[in-house]
Amino acid sequence: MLRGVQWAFLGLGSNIDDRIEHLQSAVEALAAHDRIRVDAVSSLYETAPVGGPEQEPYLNAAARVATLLSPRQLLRACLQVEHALGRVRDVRWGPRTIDVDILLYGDRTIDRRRLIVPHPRLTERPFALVPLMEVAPGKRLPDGRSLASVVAGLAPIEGVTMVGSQLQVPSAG
Ligand code: GSY
Repeated sequence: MLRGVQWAFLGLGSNIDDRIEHLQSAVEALAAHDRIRVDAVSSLYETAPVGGPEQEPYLNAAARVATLLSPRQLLRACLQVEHALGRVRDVRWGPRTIDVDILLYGDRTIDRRRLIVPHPRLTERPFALVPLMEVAPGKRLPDGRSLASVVAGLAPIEGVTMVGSQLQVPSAG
């Protein structure tokens, strides 16, 4: 890898309208950024909503990206993608066209205002962990725990069903 390039892992979710289209558009918008290369995307998982008001099931996925952006710049890029795809933040933990979260950024631990990495609820969210394991096989959290052991600790996992591999990684260039 070139100096300055970092691996990051993003969680993607949608539970409004055409969920696959929103997820694919988010992947394409990320890939269009000149400092982000989308390296892999996971399968799609239909997941029961966690938290917030009663709402429709989500489709969740994860992406592995190589990036020259700092964590804060990457966060800004994720928020821009959400905004471009019509995400409105009205209800906390409410339904959303698209959600793009930084789950992991290299092996870094970051605890800043509005930017906590690993994602603060990652280890309690099968809907984020299960897709993440696909694109981060063998990966450990900065505290040394393997993703696989964290997922095993949440068993039995309910409400997370693989529904296919419809997302495409846009070709580079
Ligand atoms: O933080 C991600 C948005 N979100 C989700 C989600 O993506 N999937 C599921 N199943 N539940 C969720 N609750 C929230 S908030």
